[in-house]
Amino acid sequence: MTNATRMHWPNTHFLQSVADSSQFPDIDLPQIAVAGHSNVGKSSLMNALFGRKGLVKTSKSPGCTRLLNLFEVDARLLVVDLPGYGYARAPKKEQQRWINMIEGYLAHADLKLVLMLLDIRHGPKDSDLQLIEWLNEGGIRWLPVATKADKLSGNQRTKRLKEMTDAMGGMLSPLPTSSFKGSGIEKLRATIELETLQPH
Ligand SMILES: Nc1nc2c(ncn2[C@@H]2O[C@H](COP(=O)(O)OP(=O)(O)OP(=O)(O)O)[C@@H](O)[C@H]2O)c(=O)[nH]1
Ligand SMILES: [Mg+2]
Repeated sequence: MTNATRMHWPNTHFLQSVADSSQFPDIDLPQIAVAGHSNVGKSSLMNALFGRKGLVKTSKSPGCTRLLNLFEVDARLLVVDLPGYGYARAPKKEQQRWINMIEGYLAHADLKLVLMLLDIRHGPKDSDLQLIEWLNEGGIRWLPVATKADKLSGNQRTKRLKEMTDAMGGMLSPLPTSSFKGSGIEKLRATIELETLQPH
């Protein structure tokens, strides 16, 4: 079995949480980040990718992830779970701290790829489009991922995916995933392997 068809990433472990990029450990591994609105399903998607329920903390209430949480996969890939942005009910000061932390990290990290998560029912919002523009300007590769695909029927899903693609400029079509049902996860894992672990 090649890396690209591996079923799970069984040797994944939590490395550490950091409050900003200055605390980032000096690790020489390809790195990807999981970004998106608060509550979009970032941490759940990581558990699905890792094939390990509960390794990454998730919650029904938005604002669950408050630090940059680093995970190491098979000693060959670093995956960073980011706090969600756009959580309107968090105190303004706290919101600003999260935004500074996310942008500071994205600006300084040597990222191979950012997974840009969008709720299949709602995204992209203005804040998502802003981040996408910012990634484009910085020449950072990103991949749109539609989360919670289990919430829609097949027809609605196709329609929403087309609308989302158009709203993001028509270049990249989001990969539909469901962390609950496991759909799209294998394909996403294979895409990450191709983008990060094999020489271009
Ligand atoms: N139906 C459905 N619900 C999901 C899915 N993925 C996540 N959820 C739910 O969405 C909520 C938020 O999930 P998280 O993974 O904690 O979201 P997050 O983006 O990490 O949230 P923050 O850390 O607060 O930014 C939880 O109630 C999850 O159970 C999915 O694939 N399908
Ligand atoms: Mg989270």
